[in-house]
Amino acid sequence: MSYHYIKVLVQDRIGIVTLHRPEVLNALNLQLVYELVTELERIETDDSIRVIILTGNEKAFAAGADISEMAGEEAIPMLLKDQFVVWDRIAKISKPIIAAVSGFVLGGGCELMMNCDMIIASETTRIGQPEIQLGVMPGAGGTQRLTKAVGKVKAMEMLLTGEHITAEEALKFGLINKVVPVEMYFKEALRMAQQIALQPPVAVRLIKKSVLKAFDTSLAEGLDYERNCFYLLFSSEDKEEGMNAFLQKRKPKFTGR
Ligand code: CO8
Repeated sequence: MSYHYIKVLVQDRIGIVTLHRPEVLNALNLQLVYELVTELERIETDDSIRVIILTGNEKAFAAGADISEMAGEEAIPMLLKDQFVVWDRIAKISKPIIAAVSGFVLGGGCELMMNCDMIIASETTRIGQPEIQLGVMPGAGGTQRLTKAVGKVKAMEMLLTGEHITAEEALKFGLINKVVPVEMYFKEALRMAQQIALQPPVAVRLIKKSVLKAFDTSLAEGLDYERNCFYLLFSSEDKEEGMNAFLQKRKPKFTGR
């Protein structure tokens, strides 16, 4: 498949998707989002890929939705077009997605980052939801996912002032996993992806689903879901392999069955 605004590389069971509109700091136009979702869904069905890295460039992961594309929009045509139908498909990807971010991570860029499962940031990263400064507000999950990640008061501050925070501050508030020097952020994401790619894929998938369940169910329902997933894994060959390997003091070799 050939794309205009993303680049794709597959190596060692890792699908690396790079946002590529550098001239506008990877502003997310509709075509880019469409290409991204198309590729993520292709990877979803590709058994040779176990983990995804989503990245941009050193200057920007993404500086938000494309303002020049949005500027002429009106409410009713926008509602009828409902671009978020495509966007919502990102949250349905069952393979783990690691965001490797640097530079500007703003607006829809921050919302995209928060759709990922783990986040490695360079120390030059600036994260924010500046939509209020454009007279609007986040529309792709910013008020919800940011609040769940950093808590009410910090989310209010970021959303109501539109100010950016540093990677260090984001780390302090639990929004990201790790801050590393700029020359290391992609390598660190790759290191994490390589570790996950060696794990049993069905367990990886069920762990991701169970963790995400915690966001929209009661504790009792979440625990019930977790327990059923736990039992299910006892029917897998990878459970046999993992436990036998431990007992035989060797490294397991998981197949995904
Ligand atoms: N949209 C379109 N073009 C952009 C965007 C953007 N979001 N951000 C930067 N650009 C363009 C600039 O217009 C400029 O283009 P040109 O060279 O042709 O003038 C180029 O990128 C470089 O930008 P700057 O010259 O402004 O670079 P600076 O280093 O001076 O500033 C900033 C960098 C601070 C990031 C600045 O560009 C900025 O404030 N950008 C806008 C950030 C923003 O407000 N983002 C939120 C957008 S709204 C949103 O995301 C709503 C999400 C809703 C759901 C989305 C689903 C996809």
